[in-house]
Amino acid sequence: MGDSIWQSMQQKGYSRREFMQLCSAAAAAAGLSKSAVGQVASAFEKKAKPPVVWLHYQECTGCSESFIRASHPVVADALLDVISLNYSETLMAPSGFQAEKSLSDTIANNKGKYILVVEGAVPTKDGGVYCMVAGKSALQSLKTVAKDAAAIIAWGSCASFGGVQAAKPNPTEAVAISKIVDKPVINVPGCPPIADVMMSVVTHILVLGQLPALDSQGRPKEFYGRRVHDTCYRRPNYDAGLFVESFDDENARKGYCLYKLGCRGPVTYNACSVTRWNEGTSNPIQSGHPCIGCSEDGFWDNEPFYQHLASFPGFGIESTADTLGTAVGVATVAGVAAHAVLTTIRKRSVIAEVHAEDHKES
Ligand code: FSX
Ligand code: SF4
Ligand code: F3S
Repeated sequence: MGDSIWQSMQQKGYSRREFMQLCSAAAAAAGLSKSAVGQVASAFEKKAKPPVVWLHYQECTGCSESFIRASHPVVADALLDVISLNYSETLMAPSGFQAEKSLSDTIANNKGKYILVVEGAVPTKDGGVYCMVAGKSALQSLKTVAKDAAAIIAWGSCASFGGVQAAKPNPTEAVAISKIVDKPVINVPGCPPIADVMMSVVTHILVLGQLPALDSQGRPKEFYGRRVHDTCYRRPNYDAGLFVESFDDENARKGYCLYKLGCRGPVTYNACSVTRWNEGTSNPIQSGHPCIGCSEDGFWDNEPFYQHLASFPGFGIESTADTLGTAVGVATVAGVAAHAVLTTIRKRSVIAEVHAEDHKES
């Protein structure tokens, strides 16, 4: 049994106050109420650092880049310390045989206890030869490491759904890791996923010792339960029929809705509108670019980008926004009004839902 999380933090020079800050952030990230902080602290005083194996397959390493930029100062620093990152091709100091030994030792000494996180898709064509690490194919190593893992997390759209490598014509026959392993996989899609969402998922497992509630695509419901469009700050403009017509036009400067530039927010499930990126600073839409649906299965093939959706499942948008795209006049104004009423009702129920959940947490 290794050092507890608290012991390990003490050795690194963290104060009790910082430890309590971590416990409080961990409780919040795991969706627990403030009254549970004491329980989290007592668990972290006893709980050993969970070993983590972090594998890289076909990807761009943007997921790692995102993860190390999580915004909560204590969680970001301490979490990387409180987990025992036994193997990570990008973040570990050892290389070559030493690194391989670390991987095999972790598996042998922590059967059923380590967390496996995977970045990237797995090529299956020609026996998996298109992604080899230390003489083993991704296909082989994933099966070996997944076998005794306590939890498996797929970081990013590549590991969750295949990502860019699986885009047509998918020359290496790349697949999501859930297609290879026969255990539940927590999919945390996004290209890359949001750092604070990644932190929350790890923290949830750490605190509660169980997987978060997942939707039918294996995504944590807490972060992927709503469309980007549902909480987008440009939504009032959408509801009012105020659209950007082309990049950098007057309407773009006014911050109007990006639907006509091909925004996929109405069909994309992610937390970008709420959690945002870079310490909650912004998201693609806030920087003036339409959402390209980077957290959805097969989004690279969802072209043409920058062309508005012909329709999307929901509430009467089909005729309204499309009509707006091609015509002006009385009929359009009537359409906007009808649509605005519908969407306002829907929006109110979403806002009520958000409030209810916020209330539950506080
Ligand atoms: Fe994929 Fe991760 Fe896109 Fe990159 O490594 S989800 S290509 S941003 O970052 O796997
Ligand atoms: Fe926001 Fe895009 Fe929806 Fe417009 S279409 S409100 S920019 S998510
Ligand atoms: Fe991706 Fe759309 Fe968010 S492109 S980062 S899901 S706004």
